Amino acid sequence: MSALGRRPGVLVLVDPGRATPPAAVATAQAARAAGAAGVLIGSSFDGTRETHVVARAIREAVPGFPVVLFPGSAMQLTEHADLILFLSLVSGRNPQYLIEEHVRAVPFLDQHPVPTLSTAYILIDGGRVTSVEAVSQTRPLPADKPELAAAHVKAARLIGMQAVYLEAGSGAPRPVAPEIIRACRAAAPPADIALFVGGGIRTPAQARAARAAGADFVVIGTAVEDGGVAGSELAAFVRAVTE
Ligand code: 1GP
Repeated sequence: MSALGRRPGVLVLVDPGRATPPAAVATAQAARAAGAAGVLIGSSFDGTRETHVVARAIREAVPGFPVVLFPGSAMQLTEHADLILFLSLVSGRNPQYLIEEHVRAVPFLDQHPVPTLSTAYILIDGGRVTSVEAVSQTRPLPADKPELAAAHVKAARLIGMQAVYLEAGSGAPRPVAPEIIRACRAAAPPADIALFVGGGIRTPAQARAARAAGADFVVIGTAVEDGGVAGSELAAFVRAVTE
């Protein structure tokens, strides 16, 4: 976690399948200027090359700003990252995303020992079918069953995972509800588990609500990507989470 020393914080998601390297660099520069904790780079459906190129461009242009990989598969690994979220899709029951991609990642990690953070990736119904759901062929957990989400978090913690990512899906009409975040936070004390929350967060008020409910890191992608968030507003997201 040393790459993400500053907690709580905002992480700005760059989708290498959609952003050109210059656009990704501009986003990373804006994120740093706004006081974000770092950039997340990843896509649920992406080739291999884009992630590498985008991550390298950001590291060259914005040195020292944390680059965190949020890979959709082992094919998306790159050494141009400070941290890899080693995601296991524990809300699903598809072995490929529970363990198989992880085994496939080992030859890469043997060659490039980028730090990893063992992360329980939990999809929560955000109001529509997301790319992650379609690609992983797994169903999200219901949005109104905090106890079920919390049980997944508790199980992940007992397994020894270090972080939890609650995901409503990129562009979700409904972000993860505060009741779900609160229940998951209660199952995973901040000292043990870093809690990421993302998907459908479009306003500083929503970011503040996620933080107030217990998120350590609030992830914003689409709102920035669509050009809807100017630098000053990005700073408002950061203030909402950090103040
Ligand atoms: C998606 O949680 C992230 O994986 C961010 O979602 O694009 O909706 O901000 P948005």
